[in-house]
Amino acid sequence: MANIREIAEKAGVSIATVSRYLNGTERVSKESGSKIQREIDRVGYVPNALAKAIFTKKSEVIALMIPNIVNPFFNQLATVIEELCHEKGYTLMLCNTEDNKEKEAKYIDVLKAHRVAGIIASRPKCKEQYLNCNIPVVSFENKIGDSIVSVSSDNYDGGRIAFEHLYEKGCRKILHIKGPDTFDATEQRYAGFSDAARERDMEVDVVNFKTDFNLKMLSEDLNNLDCKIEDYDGVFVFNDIAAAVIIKYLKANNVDIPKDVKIIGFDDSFISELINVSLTTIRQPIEELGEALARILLDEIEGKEVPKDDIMIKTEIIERETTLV
Ligand code: XLF
Repeated sequence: MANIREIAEKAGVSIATVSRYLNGTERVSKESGSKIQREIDRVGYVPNALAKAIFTKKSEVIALMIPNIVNPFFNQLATVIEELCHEKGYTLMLCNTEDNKEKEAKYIDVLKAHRVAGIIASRPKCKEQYLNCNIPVVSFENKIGDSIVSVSSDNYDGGRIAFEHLYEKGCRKILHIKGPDTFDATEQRYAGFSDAARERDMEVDVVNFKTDFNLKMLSEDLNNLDCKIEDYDGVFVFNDIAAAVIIKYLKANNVDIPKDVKIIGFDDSFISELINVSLTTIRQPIEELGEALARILLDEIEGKEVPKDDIMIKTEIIERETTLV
């Protein structure tokens, strides 16, 4: 592939002029510019983006860390963020951390080496590394530290709404299938749900899932539960994908949903509408979350004023067949 020296020779200008033209840092005369561009087009020269990012201390790449690419909620969130970054001239690099601290740490090192312009860290685990990476960062859900703004849904309130809905539907033997302890968001959902139950003088049973994405692991979690889901009349599951696994299980055991057991998920990702029986769920405002994450990061990259306080966006219930009687 042609290099910058050959372009300079063919265009009859110096290497420094080509370099200035490519980096757009200083003025290059119109005449030299068109000669250089003609040569670039002729040989199909592709500039080295990394070298440019190092030289100009500016990059057009934003990294999105997501905990898993199979969960539809994160597909949808990534789509919103990608569109906004694209509109502003940035390319999105997707890093699938699988909630694995080592994998996430490795990604942060690679992103630093590639001088990315900023990072959106979803459900981050490597807090120290983000705090010390010298790259603008915004987090989704898990809080990293005071200097990094975090964006999330109002998970606590969402948990409260879920309880009230089951209660109003007449459920009195209620189970909450809670997310892994390391997820700040699902801990908040659990807190809201239990507080609302306590205020109604009701006890709810709580069991723990260890994951939210790998279907095999979700099924293992289900088989290891020390309770029978069909013994309850209302179940609040920490997210839609886990709720879909529960629905599949109950249907396989000939349980009538919603007559015998009512179910609520969390997210309102596209599967909640598609599955049979369609799922009542607490809607996370995916568009607004994605927009807030992208806007705050882009503003910070561009040196604009950004909010100091964390952003929390309201949730609402979307009623579908799993509680509709
Ligand atoms: O981290 C939480 C758990 O799962 C996230 O918001 C989700 O609800 C996405 O499915």
